[in-house]
Amino acid sequence: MNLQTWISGRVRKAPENFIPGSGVGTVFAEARAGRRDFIRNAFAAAASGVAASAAVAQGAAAAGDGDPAILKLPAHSTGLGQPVAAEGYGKPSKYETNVQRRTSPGLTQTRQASVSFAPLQSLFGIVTPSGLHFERHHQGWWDIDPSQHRLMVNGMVKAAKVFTMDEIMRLPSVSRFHFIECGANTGMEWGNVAVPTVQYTHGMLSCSEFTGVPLITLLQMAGADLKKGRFVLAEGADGSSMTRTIPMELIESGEVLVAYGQNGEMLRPEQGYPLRLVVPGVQGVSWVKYLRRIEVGDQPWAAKDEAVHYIDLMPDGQHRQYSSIQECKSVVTTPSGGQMLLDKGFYNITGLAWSGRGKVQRVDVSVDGGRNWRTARLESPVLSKCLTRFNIDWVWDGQPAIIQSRAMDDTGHVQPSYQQLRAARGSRSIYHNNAIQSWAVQANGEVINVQLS
Ligand SMILES: Nc1nc2c(c(=O)[nH]1)N[C@H]1C(S)=C(S)[C@@H](COP(=O)(O)O)O[C@H]1N2
Ligand SMILES: [Mo]
Repeated sequence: MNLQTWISGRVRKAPENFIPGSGVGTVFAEARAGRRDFIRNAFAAAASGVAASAAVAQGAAAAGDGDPAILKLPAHSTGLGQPVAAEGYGKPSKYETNVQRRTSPGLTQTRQASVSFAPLQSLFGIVTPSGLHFERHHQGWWDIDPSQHRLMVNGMVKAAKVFTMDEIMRLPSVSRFHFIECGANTGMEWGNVAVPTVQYTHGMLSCSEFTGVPLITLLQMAGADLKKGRFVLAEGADGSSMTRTIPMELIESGEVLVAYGQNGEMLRPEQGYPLRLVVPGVQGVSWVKYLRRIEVGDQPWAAKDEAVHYIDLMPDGQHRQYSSIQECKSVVTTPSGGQMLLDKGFYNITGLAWSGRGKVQRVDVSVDGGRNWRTARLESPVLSKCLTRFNIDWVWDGQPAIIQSRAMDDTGHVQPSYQQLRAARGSRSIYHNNAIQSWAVQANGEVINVQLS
């Protein structure tokens, strides 16, 4: 990936994001359907302290007063519904088809070496539905026959071992919620504002419940020399020759998993079916998909994806290597770029926070470009190396506003401003941009991506 393609101006406009989805988009949809007053009433009531759902119910009752149409029951209340879909795999409602992964036009030359972004603006809670998980493939994805798939453990071990999927799935398993973030997430924004929506600025981020076997179990079974063998090489079975060095400390902690499960079912092919490495807190590239080999060694391998790619250009012109942890970061997902506030009044500002070093401790939110901050509510669960959902009330006065969030993790790391980040890292880097994101709400309600100087 070169910086020029990342900051390509061609991705600035994303008209599809203006089509109503969830959150603020829904309000926009109602407005277009000519129901402004209904929404106004509901939001005015919510702002005056009534719970939002109750307010909406009140608004509906008020709108129905004296309206004969309200007495006519809709077909779904009088007729017979659809039969059970017992044979099939469930799908979202036809009214939710706008909630999709998206690619960024002009970002990559082929769709095999490319990325699709998760629609963060449309998601609730912390789990990414598997069909909306972002994708990053260096050489396309595969749907590999699990009965043919093998995992070899070799190198500094007593006896090299080859595992079938059946053998792996018989072992004691664990299930854990973790985020995965591509190191290049938000990479387009290093130099200047480049893309319009949170889907494109932060959408190389997803969070799942992963199920699998701790890698340390497999290493112990092969009799790994944990004294001298302080590094592991993980290798994928696709054509990208994806190989990454993982330090043994991470593996010994029991956190690194050889995973086959994602959100209660087998991994999706795009996510590395039937086996992928889960390396909590570490950038996505180390989460090797289609995992076929684990080699124990006594030094880092400096593989192509560690020596040429995934290095950080520093202000003095030198490159930094093996910077793998995803530092503390957060982003407001609603209101966010491309969304539209219908009217002044109550809004729930919501977003996601995460840290590759542990738990999110606190998230502060500003609506005036960082002059004043209020502490947001962290919704449970707050888990280590996992997305955390935050919410905070806001009554918009109809004036231009700049919304920001600033996270702090339990090691005390505070998310930096762009000024602070650029002072340390320069502005020509690609990876590990964890700067504070700013969304400007304009007087007409339109929300746009901005950077404060
Ligand atoms: N075998 C293999 N593993 C891989 C990759 C790949 O191209 N091939 N891409 C890596 C990168 S750069 C990222 S960010 C994550 C993306 O995982 P996802 O596609 O499940 O979101 O997978 C990593 N593991
Ligand atoms: Mo990545």
